[in-house]
Amino acid sequence: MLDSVKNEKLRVWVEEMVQLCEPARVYLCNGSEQEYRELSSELINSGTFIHLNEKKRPNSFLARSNPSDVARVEKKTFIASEKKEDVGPTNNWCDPAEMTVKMHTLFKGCMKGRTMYVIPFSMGPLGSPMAKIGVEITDSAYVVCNMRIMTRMGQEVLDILQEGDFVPCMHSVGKPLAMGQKDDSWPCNPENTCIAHFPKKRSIWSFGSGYGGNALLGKKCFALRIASVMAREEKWLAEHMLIIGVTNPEGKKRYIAASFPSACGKTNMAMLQSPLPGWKIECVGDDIAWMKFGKDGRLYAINPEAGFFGVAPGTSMKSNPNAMRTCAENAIFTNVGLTEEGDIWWEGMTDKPPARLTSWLGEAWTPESQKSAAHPNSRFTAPADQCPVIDPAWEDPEGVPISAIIFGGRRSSVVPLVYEALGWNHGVFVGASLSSEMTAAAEGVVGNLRHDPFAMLPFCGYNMGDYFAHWLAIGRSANAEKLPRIYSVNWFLKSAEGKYLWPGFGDNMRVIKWICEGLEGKDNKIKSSIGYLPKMDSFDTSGLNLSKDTLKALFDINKEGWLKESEEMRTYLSQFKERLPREIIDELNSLQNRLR
Ligand code: OXD
Ligand code: MN
Repeated sequence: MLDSVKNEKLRVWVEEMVQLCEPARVYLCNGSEQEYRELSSELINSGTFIHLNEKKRPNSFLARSNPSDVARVEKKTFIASEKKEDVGPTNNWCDPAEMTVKMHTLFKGCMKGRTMYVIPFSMGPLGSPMAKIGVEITDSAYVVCNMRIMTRMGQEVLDILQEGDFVPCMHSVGKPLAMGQKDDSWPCNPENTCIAHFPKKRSIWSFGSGYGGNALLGKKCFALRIASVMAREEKWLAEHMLIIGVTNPEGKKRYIAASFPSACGKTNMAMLQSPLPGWKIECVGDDIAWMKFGKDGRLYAINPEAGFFGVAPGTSMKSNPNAMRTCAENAIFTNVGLTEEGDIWWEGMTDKPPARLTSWLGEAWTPESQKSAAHPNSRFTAPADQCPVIDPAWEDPEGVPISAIIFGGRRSSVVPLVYEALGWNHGVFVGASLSSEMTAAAEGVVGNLRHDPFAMLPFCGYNMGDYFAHWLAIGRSANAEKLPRIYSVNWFLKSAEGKYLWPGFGDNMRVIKWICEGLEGKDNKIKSSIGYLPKMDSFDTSGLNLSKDTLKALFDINKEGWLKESEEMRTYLSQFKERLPREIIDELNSLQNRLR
């Protein structure tokens, strides 16, 4: 089977991994339609996939995970750099030699009784100068099916790879099968789950989990953790950002990248339907942006992915009709409810829940049930080209030129609806200061505030202090006029009574409109102590019926709150010690001086 593989490194690696993992068979994925059909049939037979009603949801499947394998596991995710200082205080470090031994022990014989799938994949449009190739070895057909949606994968990738280099991504669910042993519908090994990244070797080893970012190794492991290391060396940016194209009523198009922590509405913003006449948003990507300077000195971005792995709960025809249309067919759903008609349902999908369904736990469910129908981190996997508002340039091998970068978190107080940074270095400080109330996308206490610099806390493959320095260096290396402007947004402000002050969703278009009008040169902002705020007569709230008090609260600068946070930020930053660039402290001091 591997005779057709020309790449020597690939052949040798696969052979070594076969020796180590002892699979019953090896299968090289070609990425074809027929292969997908065969694998999904196998998954139906093994009980991993439930075939959804063809009339309601053609060519789509539901998977229910083991209840102990439902999200990324940050505590069990490691960066194996030579020195501990190189991963910094925000990552879990492990010694590369020790981790190699641990992984070899875990992987020894771990694929007994299973098929080893070899998946060549490209992050980025096939053949794009910005794309990178990886090969994932996995014993999960569920992973293969998801990777086929999330990446460009199969024979075409091998054709491009030839003798070139690739990132080896090793994955196992960690559940060998004895002769005749019946398989679980979701095999996994939560007690021994371990995900390790080797930045020097540029390789990834993931054991024990079949879920999302732990198992689809092209996404967080490669396109963020390993790519951020590559990007630093090669002077580009690998970021946890959506990319949108915004067209104004005059037909002028701008591209914007925006960074939000997990499950803060990135997919909604990426597919936003404008309520403002003449304004249009198109989607390039909803999760990851790779950005590099073009020949003209501007920053260009590609979406390295080919599909969406979106958070399901809360997605509806009201909140995100384009996402609903994107997953209308050819989709995989994980941990959502199953209706009596054989379709899917999750909290927030419809105003009125179905009278009865089967929950993600496989239990009978009614609206009176104490447990939710879908897991809060349940997901849909759907091809990007099915998105009705996919941008015509989404597969442009050169990427799209970025005019603005937005940082946003889930903050019920302090951070106003929108402000613009005073310049690049201040913008880097704004990114570094990002903090957000926690969501279900990762293990942890939902609602607690945590620092999440650049929304990269769980995804930066090296010391975060060095990462800030890299962003500053990118700014220094560019013509300031050509750099994107940087903004902060917060859709989640709440009143003292706990009610959201801003309608959010489609109305976030008003913030994007203000940003774009500023980019076109409109005099629409005033300088404040924290950055540029909108001039009130230049910010479109028409038809929203916001009270004066609400409007004031949306743009209020609570000096006490800001000073308190900035002092807390100083403590947070001190953990980076000598790796913290001077410019970040300078920005913090300047902010405090402006506030006093
Ligand atoms: C994601 C995440 O799945 O950020 O995109 O957790
Ligand atoms: Mn994400």
